[in-house]
Amino acid sequence: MFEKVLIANRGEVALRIHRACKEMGIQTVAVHSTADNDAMHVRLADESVCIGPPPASQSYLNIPAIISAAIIANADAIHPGYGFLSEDANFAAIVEEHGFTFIGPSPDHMRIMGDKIAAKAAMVDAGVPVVPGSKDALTDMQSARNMAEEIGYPVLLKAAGGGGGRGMKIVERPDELAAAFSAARSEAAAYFGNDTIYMEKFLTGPRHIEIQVMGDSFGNAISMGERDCSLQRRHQKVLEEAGSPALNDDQRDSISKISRTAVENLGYSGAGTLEFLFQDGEFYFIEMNTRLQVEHPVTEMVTGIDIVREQIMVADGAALSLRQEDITISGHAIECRINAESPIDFTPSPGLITDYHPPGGLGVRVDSGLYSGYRVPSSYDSLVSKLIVHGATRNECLMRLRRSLEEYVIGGIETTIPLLQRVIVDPDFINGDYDIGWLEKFVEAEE
Ligand code: MV4
Repeated sequence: MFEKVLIANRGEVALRIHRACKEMGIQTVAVHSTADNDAMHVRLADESVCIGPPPASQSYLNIPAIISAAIIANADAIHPGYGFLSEDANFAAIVEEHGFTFIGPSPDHMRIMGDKIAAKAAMVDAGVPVVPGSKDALTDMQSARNMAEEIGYPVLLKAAGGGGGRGMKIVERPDELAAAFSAARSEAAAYFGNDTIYMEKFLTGPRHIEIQVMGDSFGNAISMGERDCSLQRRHQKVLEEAGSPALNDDQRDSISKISRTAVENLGYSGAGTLEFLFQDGEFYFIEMNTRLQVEHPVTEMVTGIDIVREQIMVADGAALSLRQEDITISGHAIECRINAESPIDFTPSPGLITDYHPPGGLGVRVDSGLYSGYRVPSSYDSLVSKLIVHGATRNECLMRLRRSLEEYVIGGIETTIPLLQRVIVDPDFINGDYDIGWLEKFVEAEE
């Protein structure tokens, strides 16, 4: 087993990885920018190395600085967390070239899934249903027109190098296609340095349902069930649930099996997530994420599996510690993302934490690097805490969430707690009746 792991991240996920390491008897090395000298991930780690000034481009994305830190600290492996370098196949390859283990999938699998056209093709080959659309890059208007006629309007143009929603163009009618086609290509080039685009049928009111999977280097694969991540605003998830209130057991088992088999067929090793749109009882694969996700705790709560521990074991060459038959889903879990932002207009609210009192009690988990006296820097993502509740039923989760959000004191800055409190008492939310457009409408209606 590794003796020392370098954690190439910050915030709550750096703590999450540190905790798994400690329980495995592994020493940890934190890296940090000068904005994070007093951050909790630096305080908790066994060692720390400053890797640069506040801008992420010069610190948490600075590959030479991170590799140098791993050499100085004599680490065995690097865990990238989520965001930053976590889905950078070149980083994974550089880590391995320097003799460290990258705690994640192979660079080849990362490259395939990073190219959204290649990812869909790989999934089709592995028996996964995908959104109807172009199988290859769209290079000329005539093939775009033909494809749109074939699948029917509205259609969506997406960047092959994209993901996460940037640079997508909805096309409602044939006369809008030409303008959208050239706009999509130039935006794709500007955002992702790659003007390759593809077309899909535009689904008008789907839910976002994703399957947590894990493979090992012996060709074993498991599915850990689904998460419903439909509650989001501007492509930022706000609340996630395991399981989805929209699925029946047959649908749940079916998509879980399809995903597990796909991971096995792909020979994928490490943790991953297959993202689907779900509409009118059908699943459509859109993308695969090759990293640990922000919302992984809801899956941990309902399965009892420590996903980070499994990532580390598998990266070290061990077999998965569980077979599919050993995995059972127990109860329900909900995660709320708490951001240092105005709960009304979402402007960032960095600054000094004057009071801090997290909720506790049965079925309550808080993953956060906050403490009283900490200053939330303005240089990074505004996620400062995740409140996760677990209960026997969804209703128990809702009651537990209500009282936990009421207990939670984060003084000195604005947070999105008041927004979450309003969402979880809304009748639609209580009924589980929401799609990917629901939260934006809810926020607009409040204004
Ligand atoms: C779609 C779609 C509708 N139809 N694809 C947005 C992020 C990227 N991962 C994929 N996205 C979408 N792809 C088709 N064919 C709607 C979205 C979408 C969305 C998806 C999941 C969660 C939230 C979303 C918000 C807006 C649009």
